[in-house]
Amino acid sequence: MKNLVLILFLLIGQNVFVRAQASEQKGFPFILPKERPNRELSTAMQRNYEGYLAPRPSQNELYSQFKYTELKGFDYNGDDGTISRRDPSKVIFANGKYYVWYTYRNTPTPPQGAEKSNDTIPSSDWDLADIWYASSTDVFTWEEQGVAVPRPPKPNVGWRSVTTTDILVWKGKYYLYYQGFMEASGKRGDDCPVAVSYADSPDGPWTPHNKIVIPNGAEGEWDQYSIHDPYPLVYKGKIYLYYKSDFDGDPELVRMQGLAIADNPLGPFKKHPLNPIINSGHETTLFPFMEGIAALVIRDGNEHYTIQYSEDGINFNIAAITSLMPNAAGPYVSDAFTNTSYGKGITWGISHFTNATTWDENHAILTRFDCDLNLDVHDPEMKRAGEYYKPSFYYQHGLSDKQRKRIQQNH
Ligand code: AAL
Repeated sequence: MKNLVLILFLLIGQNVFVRAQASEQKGFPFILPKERPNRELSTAMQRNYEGYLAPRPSQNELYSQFKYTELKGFDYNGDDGTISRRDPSKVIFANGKYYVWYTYRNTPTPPQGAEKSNDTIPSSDWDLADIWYASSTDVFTWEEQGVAVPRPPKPNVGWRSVTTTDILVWKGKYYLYYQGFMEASGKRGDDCPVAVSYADSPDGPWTPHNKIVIPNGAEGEWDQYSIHDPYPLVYKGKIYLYYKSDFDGDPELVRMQGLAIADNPLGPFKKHPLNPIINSGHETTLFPFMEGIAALVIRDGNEHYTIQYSEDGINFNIAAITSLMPNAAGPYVSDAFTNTSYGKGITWGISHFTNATTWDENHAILTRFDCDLNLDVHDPEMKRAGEYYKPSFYYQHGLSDKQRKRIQQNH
């Protein structure tokens, strides 16, 4: 009891002392200290020193703006919605050129929804799709090479659609992981597991493993219906494959990211017991960075449109907040598969814009993005925090008719 009173007394004393110290300290220095100053700090200032790689964005290696450039070499049939290219893989460099793989849909009509879909009419933009690829030497103009992984015959995994692929290079071989649909997406949801094909060269031929390699979770688990956006990296000598799942649905789906780890590209993949390991995001984009893994977290969840970092590939924290982030980005990651112990980061890649024209002609297009999230590159323009948008850009994001009515009725 006596001890308890003593401890309480000391704690109160310490608190009073700290507050007294804080009230006596001089105003915060005019020159922003590069390191955490030895003084009492507000929560926000503590976070500014402890949560970010530098106290200002221009020096934060994980902060960047994103710039976009139209790609040359892809035909979209006059943007009538019958041809779509989306969900690009990471870009790799092999045989003196850059390669990218993506979901390719070429159907007689644009997507018509699950009810109207049939053997040739797609339900969604990624229904009835195959995996195609393109290569480039100048990184702005691409030459489409055609199909890499076609839909396999029924009842193999992916017979309805193979989509949203990503590449792994492991011990001299190439592995494409992708979503294998066995029914039109939208019939029950966007339900599918992950399958894989492998090849000795990025130009193929690709051999389908014809087995599910990342199975959906057990009934009642967060990833019971879908494993989306498989994204493999080599980290700590193993294959770290990140993925998204859609869950809950009350009333909206929740989207979070999980991790499955394997010693062998064909599995078995062991899902991490802490999954989901990123609480937000849509198509996952990750890359080795310093000792850990960095992630571009876009679109969904409390932490959408942030760049995150984890020292161990598992426990992620917000490392930067930015805007206009690339959707479904497939960056060129020079050390994605080298088992690096100090990742360098990324400066460019390919991402997509969905609903490129109107919902009646719904299709996606590939685009190039550039950024400075690389330890060896210092591009001050990319590190600017303020971006200027014209009024037309803001007015494109105007009120819906429903909102306008609600607002006007309340007056
Ligand atoms: C994308 C990705 C997956 C989904 C669908 C096609 O944005 O998350 O690939 O299944 O949408």
